Amino acid sequence: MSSNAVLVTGGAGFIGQHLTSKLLSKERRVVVVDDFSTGKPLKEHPKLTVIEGDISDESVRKEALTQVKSVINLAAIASVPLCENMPEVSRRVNYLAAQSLFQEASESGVSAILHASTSALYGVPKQLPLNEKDPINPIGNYGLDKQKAEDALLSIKQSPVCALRLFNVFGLGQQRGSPYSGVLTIFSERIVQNEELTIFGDGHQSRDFIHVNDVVSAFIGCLEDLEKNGIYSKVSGKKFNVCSGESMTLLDVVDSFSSYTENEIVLKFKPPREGDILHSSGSFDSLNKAIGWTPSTDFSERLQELLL
Ligand code: UD2
Repeated sequence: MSSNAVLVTGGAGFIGQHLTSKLLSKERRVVVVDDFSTGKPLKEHPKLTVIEGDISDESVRKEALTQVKSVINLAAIASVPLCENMPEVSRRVNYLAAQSLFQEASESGVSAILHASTSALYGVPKQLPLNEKDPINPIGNYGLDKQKAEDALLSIKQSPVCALRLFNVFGLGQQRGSPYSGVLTIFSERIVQNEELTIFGDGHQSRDFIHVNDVVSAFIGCLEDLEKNGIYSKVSGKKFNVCSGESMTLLDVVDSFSSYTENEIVLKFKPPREGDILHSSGSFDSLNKAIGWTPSTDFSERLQELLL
């Protein structure tokens, strides 16, 4: 295969689909590995190879790694409640498979290894906005396994590597009808169907929502820098927040949605979810300084799009 191929694990998932089509539009070859447990079929493309399989499977990783120049690891059990209910699956996919992939990719001499890490690593923030020097204190299996995967990646010194800590990612294409989707997808679906919204807690909890297009531009910016500058890249060996730098409460979100719909929005309040943090917001200064990345999507416009 051509020397510009990128392996995207989890390439059929929400972020993976957006990243894969952006890479294809930039004339990159893409090898997707996905077990399609939550992912959707990808549109055929002459530069796209899809390997249906689990990244926990060594032979699947080997087949993929022999074909690519660089690796982006998005494959994960992304749902926090699922990881709580299935700790052994969380450990196998979110930690052990990722660790093996990073090790094997490094040994095979790839030009860049990138990994989707998460703001869940910070746990309950002591101060906001969060920056990468803040203490790590994950709660629950999801955050713990993701921390171990990030540590495994950043312990590799001989290859250009980088971890992106994603905050609350939203946008079109997130799994519909799933209780495990992000709150903006769930709310927009329910508003369109004229169903009431459930708010866990009092609605004053806040999140830093980052659009999937901005997440894609962060991955591609880091990928290109690592491929160009190798271990001398300003992003090599580092972790970065990928966030909007702004935080919104759920009640703010409901307010914004209400200005874009004629449907009446009815709220039902339930007790807070177990393990829910109250507030989260991040600073993206480090990634901005390293490669000039800034989020460029307009939140209101993208919120409106979810209702169409
Ligand atoms: C997000 C990510 C998670 C992890 C974490 C990092 C999603 C789906 N999850 O978890 O993978 O990266 O951030 O900290 O993106 N809520 C309601 N009603 C609903 C659904 C949610 O009130 O119908 C609340 C929920 O209790 C929480 C907030 O909305 O307070 C955001 O929930 P979420 O599931 O979208 O995301 P979060 O921050 O728990």
